[in-house]
Amino acid sequence: MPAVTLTLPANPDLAEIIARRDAELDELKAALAKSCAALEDAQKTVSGLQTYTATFERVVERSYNGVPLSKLFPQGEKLGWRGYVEWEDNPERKRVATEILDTKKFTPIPEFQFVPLPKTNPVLIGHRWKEYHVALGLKSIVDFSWETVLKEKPGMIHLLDFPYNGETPRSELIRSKITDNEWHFVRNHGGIPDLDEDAFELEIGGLVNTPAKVSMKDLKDPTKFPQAEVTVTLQCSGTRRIEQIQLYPGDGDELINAPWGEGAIGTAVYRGVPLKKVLKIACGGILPEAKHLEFIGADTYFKKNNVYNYAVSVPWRKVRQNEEVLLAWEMNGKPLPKIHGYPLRVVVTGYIGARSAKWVYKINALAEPSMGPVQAAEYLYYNQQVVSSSSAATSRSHHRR
Ligand SMILES: Nc1nc2c(c(=O)[nH]1)N[C@H]1C(S)=C(S)[C@@H](COP(=O)(O)O)O[C@H]1N2
Ligand SMILES: [Mo]
Repeated sequence: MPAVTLTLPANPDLAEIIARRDAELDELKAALAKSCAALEDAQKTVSGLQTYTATFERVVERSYNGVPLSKLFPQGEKLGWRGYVEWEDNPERKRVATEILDTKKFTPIPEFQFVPLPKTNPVLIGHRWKEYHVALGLKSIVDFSWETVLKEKPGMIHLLDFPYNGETPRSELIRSKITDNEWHFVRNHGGIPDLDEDAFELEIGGLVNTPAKVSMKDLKDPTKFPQAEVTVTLQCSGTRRIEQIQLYPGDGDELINAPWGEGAIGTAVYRGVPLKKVLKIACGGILPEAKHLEFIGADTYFKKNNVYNYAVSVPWRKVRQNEEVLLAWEMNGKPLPKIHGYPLRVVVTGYIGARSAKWVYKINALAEPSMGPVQAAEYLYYNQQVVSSSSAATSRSHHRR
């Protein structure tokens, strides 16, 4: 075969094209070199972050004195009860928790009282409370709480993301007499427990004739307990705190005081059983020396490095009014939302919201009001006339209800 010689037509632009390609090639090489350097930098950053994470994980201990935190502060003691740690029955557990918290430094609470509030939603971020939970290996509670907020309360004014405090926007507040579950305000002091109704039982003890355990199935059975439906306006004593803060900022309480406007108030129809009936039918009544009923909630409550379950009480003379103190599982015809106390909460008419304990799993009949800090130190009513400190009356000048 004869060799074929291809003769390209003379192209005056060819040299120029080749030169341009060469220049482009040089540019690409330079860009590649740059990318390689950037990649190297990124790899350094990643390995730096890995070291940081490792350090962080060492700082955020998973164990204490060799015992895993999940053993020290277990959430799985009762099957189907998540996000709940029993503190009140475990003084040793409380002591260890305090010991751990005492060794840590936490983010100070924001001094929002002294600066204009951010225009963000959530307005405030509860760094400190999240860190308390993380320090005890309870971060899953923080995560579950926010997931629940996004599911059950997406449109609220999120005053504080954790513990969750959500205010009803004014347009929803005035829409009708009853506020929809989705818009009813929320005031939490801790995380939201995740409890299965089928596994849930209410324990009643203290100064009763017969201590008892009642399942939700029995409690909801109208042939066993007479039901009542009550329309209740709950108001948190913090409502309109933003105005109070402007007059007197306070001197920095331990808990972040959510800057409530007028929306920490809401009305709903609750269905349940009067507590009086439950005490009578399940426990054969209370003993004569019982003067107060204490409610324990499944959430974890922090106060000055001490750990508790939420605890409050109301006097027997209130409970005796029958429908004024209700054990409720239904809100506006729907199952109680998780954020409002599912599967069971107390609803007390005519008292501050704080007495209406959510996620109530234990009731104790007591001779004195609850010693829980919410009852004994935080939500107090003072007489109109606060007498001078020299007066003998001062020591009992406040009353709890
Ligand atoms: N277990 C538990 N119950 C609780 C609280 C809480 O933090 N934990 N907050 C109380 C307070 S201060 C108020 S005002 C009401 C608010 O009820 P809501 O969130 O269903 O509106 O719940 C009360 N019951
Ligand atoms: Mo409250």
